Amino acid sequence: MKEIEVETTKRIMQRFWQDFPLDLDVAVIGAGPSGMVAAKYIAQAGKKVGIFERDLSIGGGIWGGGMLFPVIVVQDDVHPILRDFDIEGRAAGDGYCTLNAVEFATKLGSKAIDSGVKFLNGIEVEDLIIKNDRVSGVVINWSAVSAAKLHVDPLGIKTKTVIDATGHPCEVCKMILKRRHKLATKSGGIEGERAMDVENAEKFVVNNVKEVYPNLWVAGMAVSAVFGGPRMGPIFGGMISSGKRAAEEVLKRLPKE
Ligand code: 48H
Repeated sequence: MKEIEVETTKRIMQRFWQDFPLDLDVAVIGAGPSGMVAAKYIAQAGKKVGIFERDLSIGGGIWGGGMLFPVIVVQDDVHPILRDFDIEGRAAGDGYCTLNAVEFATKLGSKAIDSGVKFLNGIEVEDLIIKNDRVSGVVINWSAVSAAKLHVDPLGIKTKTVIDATGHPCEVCKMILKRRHKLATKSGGIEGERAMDVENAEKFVVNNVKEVYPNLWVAGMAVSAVFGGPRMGPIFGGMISSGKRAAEEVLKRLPKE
């Protein structure tokens, strides 16, 4: 007779290993709005996509809405993206609509999963594999390891492309600088976010989705931080449009099968 205690252990290990990707087309770092949208559209095109998320939960800055009120605002022109994720917006008739933050976070995640995205939560990207001046992989560790300040060596995953969707801290781009490489910005470094200015910020995060180092793209709030754009507060149309744009640009560059 099988002992369920041991069977549970075995099944968890086996299933985790079956699903775990060693070789990806695209590694998205950060399961906030921009990362989940980028990941869904790339996976939908048949590519192998994994999202590494340090937290146990997905959603990044969505949950807090504006000042902990779990509601966010988006522009009416992102409705085609909302429809792709089955998200209901409540229109005000002035070009903006409100979304329930919980619905927004959960449906972005569930539709990404339905499109084939693998979520790797509780895992942190702590460094990059860089060969011949190109990113060729990510270096990962359990987030619990850094939280407990343990000295544990990380593991490496191969990927053709990385998208930095880590939000304000633009952590992946900072890893390029830490390893003494330069970014494709004016200064070669991080330009830093500017003060709140919603209309300009929203355009900025979409227009500046770029490959900032060979095989490394930047999406969402990390775009403002890296290229020096303004912030926008709890208006998320730019985040999801930026994620979609990142998907379109990355798909143009990935080798056709
Ligand atoms: C694994 C990591 C790592 C790492 C970070 O902050 P996010 O929600 O990111 P975006 O850019 O999709 O959305 C930004 C938005 O939430 C926001 O903050 C806005 C619109 N602010 C405007 C304003 O004016 O303030 O999500 C990033 C995710 C988080 O879940 C992090 O835990 C995760 O990335 N993350 N995961 N490895 N090294 N670094």
